[in-house]
Amino acid sequence: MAGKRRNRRLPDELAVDQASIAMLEKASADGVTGNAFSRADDQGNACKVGLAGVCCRICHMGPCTISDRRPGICGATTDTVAARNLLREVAAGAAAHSGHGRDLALLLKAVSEGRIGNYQIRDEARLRAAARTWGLEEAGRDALPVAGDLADAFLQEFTLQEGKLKSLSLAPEPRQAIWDSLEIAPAGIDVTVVEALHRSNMGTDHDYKNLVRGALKTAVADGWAGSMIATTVADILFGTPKPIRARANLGVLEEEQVNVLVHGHEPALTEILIAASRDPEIVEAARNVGAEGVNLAGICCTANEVLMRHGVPVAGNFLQQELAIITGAVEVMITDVQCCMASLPEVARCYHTKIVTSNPIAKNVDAEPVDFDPSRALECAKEILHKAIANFPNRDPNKVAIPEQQSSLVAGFSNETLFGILGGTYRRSFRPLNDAIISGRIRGICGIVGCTNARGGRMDDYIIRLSREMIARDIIVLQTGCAAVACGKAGLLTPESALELAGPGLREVCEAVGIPPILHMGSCVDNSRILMAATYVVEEGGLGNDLSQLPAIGAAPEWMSEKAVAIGHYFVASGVDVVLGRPFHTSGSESVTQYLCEGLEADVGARFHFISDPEQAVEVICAHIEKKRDALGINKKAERKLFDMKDRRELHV
Ligand code: MSK
Repeated sequence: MAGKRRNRRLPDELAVDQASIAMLEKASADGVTGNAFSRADDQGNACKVGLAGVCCRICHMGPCTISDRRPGICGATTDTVAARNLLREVAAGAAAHSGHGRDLALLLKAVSEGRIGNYQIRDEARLRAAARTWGLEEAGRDALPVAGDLADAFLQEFTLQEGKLKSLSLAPEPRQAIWDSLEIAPAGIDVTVVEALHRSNMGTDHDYKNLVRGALKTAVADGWAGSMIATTVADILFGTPKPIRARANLGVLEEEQVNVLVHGHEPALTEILIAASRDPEIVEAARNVGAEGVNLAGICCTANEVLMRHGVPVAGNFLQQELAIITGAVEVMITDVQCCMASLPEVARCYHTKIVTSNPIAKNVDAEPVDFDPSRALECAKEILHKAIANFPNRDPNKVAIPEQQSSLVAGFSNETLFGILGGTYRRSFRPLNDAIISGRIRGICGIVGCTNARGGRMDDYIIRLSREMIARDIIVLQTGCAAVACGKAGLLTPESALELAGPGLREVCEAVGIPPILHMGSCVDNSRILMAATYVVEEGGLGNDLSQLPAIGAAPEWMSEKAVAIGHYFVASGVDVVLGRPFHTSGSESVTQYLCEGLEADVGARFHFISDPEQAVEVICAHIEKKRDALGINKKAERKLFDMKDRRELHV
């Protein structure tokens, strides 16, 4: 063990923000034996066979280690096995997003039938717009039956046995035609995930290109349906986000309050926790134990959901989940699904913190389960809050050290809000954005999304460096997930500070129309908002007729999750190139890697780029955007001038 620890990186080699560095330094003094970073160091070099994606363990003649000279016992080559493993990752990622979407669709159904008292339709306009989009009659009907029909339509998207998903019609028509011609337009989401597992079963699909196309098909079912449904229903039930000020980083924890952290991805319980934490009964109970009240804050994408809609502060992103406990000031951390580390109870044991699991499919042997039942949502929420309040007196003041770092930010940029901001209340439109791209004031669009990763560089560093450089080069940035939280902590999500860093063209436009240069669009499933933002730009006109023609690109600099693998594939399948800070586990097959990074361009008009160096990524992204601008014929030299009032008025036309 001592030998392993000698190889551990120092705290300032692990993170860029001082709050995280301080907690990493505090951990060992408190007797915390490990965290994600130290465990990454203890793992040493990653398994070479796993990294290359050539370990096959899908039958029990194996496991087989495949190489170019040594196929598997069944004859499977490196090409087959690497592609098969990749497809299975996409299927798992799609299943995670889509399971989340299904739960919300079922909640919408229950609300429409009056079975769930604590929820209601918060955004009827979004409900009616969605009903029209999915081909349902809504005019002249009450909201609840429309909600019931929409929930049914969404649930059918999971089970459709033949044909293709209705949700695909949201994409530009030329894109749909490409999916049809490649036979990657999926039927039901569940059916598609089952098909992915079937075709990657022993002795089934051995054609690596066919398997990669299977991954694209599965990912399309995720992005355009499973995730799209999750975002749409969350907006209908909990409200469509509007710009809202909030704060981010561990400094949002409060020394004098009962701190409750929500962590994971699903917003249903947290929506009720917000109301419950302000309930006089709860406030009084907190005061009775000597606290000033209950402070709710979040980690990962449950945080992003309630940040976007309510301005609930974000305590941290993925790699800060353990560090939040190390503050010694967290009474309860509630985990729901996805990205909640197995280690949380182990870290919590060094403090008084209780880990409460809330979803029956996501338990931990050393955590306390409070299975969340939406039909008794308020009761569940209060039960958890009472646990937290009762735990407040158990805090050890000697172990409490809340870092002071916190940054203010603005989040809440749904497309529905952007239509209003860009076009005005009466002329809702993306026109000013398109005009700014065509004129060259904005060179293009970069979506920067995804996780943080304990292996590799310092947490948040690549994300922040890439984001800063994009806006400096007049490229507007759309963000979700932990990448957005990284920029929030770095102060890049305040319009004031980001405008100072933006290039002159982007700054002019952002000031004229009233948007920041980096737009926080939500959680992981809300990458569907980025798909739709790109689609609205195409529909607005003047920038081609398909997503592949846009001067736009996606990036996941510090990704780690199977969900990110699915997200990357649905962007590429949609015609948008994707830059990844680390490669997929496919390097054992030159053919698969070549197909992903070059060959796909001919099939879907987009491809992957694996780039570990942020500076190189900046150059590749800018070159890509300029290439797309050249192809559109919009790279004519225009004389630049400063905006006067007349120009600003015209920008709103
Ligand atoms: S939480 S999937 S670490 S973005 Fe959505 Fe963050 Fe990645 Fe989880």
